[in-house]
Amino acid sequence: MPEYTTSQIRNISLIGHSGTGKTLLAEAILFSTGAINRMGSIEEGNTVSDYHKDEIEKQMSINSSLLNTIIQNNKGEKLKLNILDTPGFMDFIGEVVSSLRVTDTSLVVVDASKGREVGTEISFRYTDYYKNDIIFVVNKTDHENIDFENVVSQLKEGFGNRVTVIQFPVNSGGGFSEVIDVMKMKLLKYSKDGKGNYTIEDIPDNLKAKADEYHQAFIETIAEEDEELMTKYFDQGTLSDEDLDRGLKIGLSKREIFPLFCTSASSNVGIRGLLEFIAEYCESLLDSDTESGFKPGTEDLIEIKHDPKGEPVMFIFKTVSEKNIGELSFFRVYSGSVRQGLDLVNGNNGMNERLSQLYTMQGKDRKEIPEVICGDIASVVKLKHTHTNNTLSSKNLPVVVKGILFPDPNISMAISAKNKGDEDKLSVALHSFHEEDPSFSSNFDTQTNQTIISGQGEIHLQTIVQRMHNKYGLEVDVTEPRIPYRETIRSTVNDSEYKHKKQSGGRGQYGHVHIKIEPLERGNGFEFVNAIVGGVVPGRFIPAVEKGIVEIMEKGILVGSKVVDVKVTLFDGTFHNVDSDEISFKIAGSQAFKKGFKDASPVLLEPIYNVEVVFPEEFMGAVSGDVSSRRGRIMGMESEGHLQLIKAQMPLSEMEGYSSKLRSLTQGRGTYKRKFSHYEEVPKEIEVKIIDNYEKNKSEE
Ligand SMILES: Nc1nc2c(ncn2[C@@H]2O[C@H](COP(=O)(O)OP(=O)(O)OP(=O)(O)O)[C@@H](O)[C@H]2O)c(=O)[nH]1
Ligand SMILES: [Mg+2]
Repeated sequence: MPEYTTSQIRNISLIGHSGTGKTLLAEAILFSTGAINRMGSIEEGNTVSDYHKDEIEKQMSINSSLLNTIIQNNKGEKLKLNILDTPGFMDFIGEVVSSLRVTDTSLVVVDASKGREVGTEISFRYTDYYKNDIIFVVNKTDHENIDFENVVSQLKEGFGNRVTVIQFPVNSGGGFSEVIDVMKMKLLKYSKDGKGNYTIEDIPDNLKAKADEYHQAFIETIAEEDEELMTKYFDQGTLSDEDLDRGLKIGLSKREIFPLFCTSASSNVGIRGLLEFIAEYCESLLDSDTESGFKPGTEDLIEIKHDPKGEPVMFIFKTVSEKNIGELSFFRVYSGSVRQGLDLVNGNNGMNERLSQLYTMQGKDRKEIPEVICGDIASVVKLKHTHTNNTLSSKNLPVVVKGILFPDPNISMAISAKNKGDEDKLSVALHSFHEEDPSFSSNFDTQTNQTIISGQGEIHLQTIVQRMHNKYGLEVDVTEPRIPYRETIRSTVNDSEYKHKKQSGGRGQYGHVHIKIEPLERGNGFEFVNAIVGGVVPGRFIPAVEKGIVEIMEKGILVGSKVVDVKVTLFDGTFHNVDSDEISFKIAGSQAFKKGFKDASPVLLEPIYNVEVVFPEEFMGAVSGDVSSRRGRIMGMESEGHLQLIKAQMPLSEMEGYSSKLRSLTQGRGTYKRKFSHYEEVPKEIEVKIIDNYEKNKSEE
C-alpha cells in the first residue's frame, strides 16, 4: 500500500510563456523537498524534467514531464505532490492541455523582468476550459531592475482583480532573499546557501504600510466571495483566521482568487513558502465530487464519484514510446484503485485490457509500484488497445470520461521518404507520433497524391521530423503541400459532340454522343441526366458514358485538378450494331466532356481558409497589412485585453510560410488558427500563371 491516501495527493501543472523558469522551478521544488540531492541546470542539460535529447540541445521543454515529491502541511501530514512541467513554446500546446486535464491546480509562471507575455495569456485561456485552480508565480525575482508592482498590475489587467499578492519581494535583484507573506504578516528570510530554508522575522517598519495594504486587499478579495463573509467583514473590519482559510479554499476552487507568489528558482528563494501554501490550500480530488463521463457509445451522462473504494476508472492523458520498453501510457485514476494484472475495459473501443507493470515517474526514471490509488498519476507499459484520451474502467462500470480537447492543427506540410523503400517505415512512424501527440496528425491527400503532416507550428513539425531521424533513422523531404485547386465552368454549352470510331481490322469501335454541359451552384458536385429517347444510345452503354465523364472530371483538364459543380445531360447519339461497346462510349463521353468544358468558360477554384490571428495590439498595422498583401479579406476584429484578434479569409495558396512571417512581424507574440472554409474563383491574372506553370511542368516531365 502507498503511504498516502487520496486526500493526501496534490496534482499541479506548471504552465506559462517559454523561458519563464518552469523547468528550473520544478527542479528547485524537487531539490527543496529532498527528492533529488543536487540541483541540475538548464545550461548543463541535467534537469530531471528536460531529459530528452532535443530538449537538452534546444534548452527548452518540448514534452510535459511527470515528477513527484513529498510536501508537508501545517499538521505535519505528508502529501504526495505530482508535478507536470509543461513546455511554454506554443507549438507544443498539446502537451499543456493534456496536463491541464489531469491536474487540479496550475501554477502560471511569469518572468519578473518581462511580465505578462502571450504564452501567459494563451496557457491561461486553456485553464478556463479545464477549470484549474490558479496560482501565479512571478519567477526570476533575482533579475536586476524588475518592477514587481508593474508585473502585478499587468496580471490584474489581463486576469482581473482576482490576482492577489500573497508574498512580495523585499530585495528583488541580485541578492534577492527576503519576501513578506501578507497572510502570515511576517518576513521570510531565505538562506543564501541555495538550500531554500527560511527563518521568520517581524516585518520591518518601513515595509509595514505596504504589507498592510496587500493584507487588506487579500481580506477584501476573500470577503467578496459571499455575503456572509462580506457582512462579517463590514461588522468586524476584518475576518477570522478560520474564515480566511475557508474563504481562500473556496475562492481558489471557484477561480475567484488567484494567489500570487514571487520566487527565484535559480537561487531557491520563495519556493518553500509556495509549497507550504500548496500543501495547505490546494485541492485533492476529493474536494470535487464527481467526474463527468458518458455511457460508451451514447450521450448518456454518468457522474462517477471520486471514491477511493469505488469501481476503478482511469484516464490516459499521454503516451510516450520509449526505446527499451515500448509504449508507456500516463494516466490518472478517478475512482477506485488499479494494480498490475487487473482486467479493465476500454470505454472508447470496447476492448479488454489487462494492466502490466505500473510505475511512478521522476522524469525519465521509473519506479515500479504495485498499486495506483484514486487521484494519483502514474504510468503503465504495453497497453494493447488503448491510446491517449481513452478511459479504462471496471467491466461493471464501462464509461468514457470527458476527454482532452486538443487544438486543431494550424500548419500542414507535405512529407515523403527520401528513400523509396522507407515508405512503410514512414507510415509506421507517422502513426506512432500521432499516438504520442494527438495535436500532430497525418493523412494522405488523394487530390494531390501527397502525404500531409499537420501540427501546431513550424517548430512542432520540425521537431517531429528530427525525431523521425533520431528514432527511425528516416530521411525525409518536407515541402509546402500542393494546393488542391478545383476546376469548374461558368457558362453552358448546349451541344458538345464526339464520335469515337476506329476501324482497324476485325471488330471496330464505335461510340457517338451529344451532351449538354451547364454550371451548378458551388458545392453541388456533379449531376448526370440521361435524356436519351428512342434508344439512340442503348441503355446498356449509358453508364459507360457517365463513367467516362466522371473519370476525366477526376483527372482534371486545366491543371490536373478535380472538376466540380457541373451538370451533364446526355441527349443524343448513335451506335453501331457490331462495333459499339462500353469502352467506345466511355471514350466518347470523356472526349465530348473535355471539348465542351473548354468552351464553357472554364475557371480555376482555390481553397479559402478562415483565419484567426491573435497578437498584441501594437502590431495591428503590420499584421493587417500582411493579411491584405496575401489577398486576405478582413471579416472582423475584436480586442481582448491588450490582445487584438483579426478574423479574415485567406486563400491557401497565399499562406506559405505564414506562421514564421507572423512571428517575425510580432516579435514572436502572434499566433493564428486556420480552418478550411470554401472554394472561390482564382483571379484571372493568377489563374493564367498557374496554368502556364502547369503546362511547363507537364512538358518537362
Ligand atoms: N536568473 C534566473 N534565471 C532563471 C530562473 N529560473 C530559470 N532561469 C533561467 O531561465 C532560462 C529558462 O529556464 P527554464 O526553466 O528552461 O524555463 P521554462 O519555463 O521551463 O522554458 P520552456 O520549457 O521553454 O517553457 C534558463 O536559462 C534558466 O536557467 C530564475 O529564477 N532566475
Ligand atoms: Mg521547461
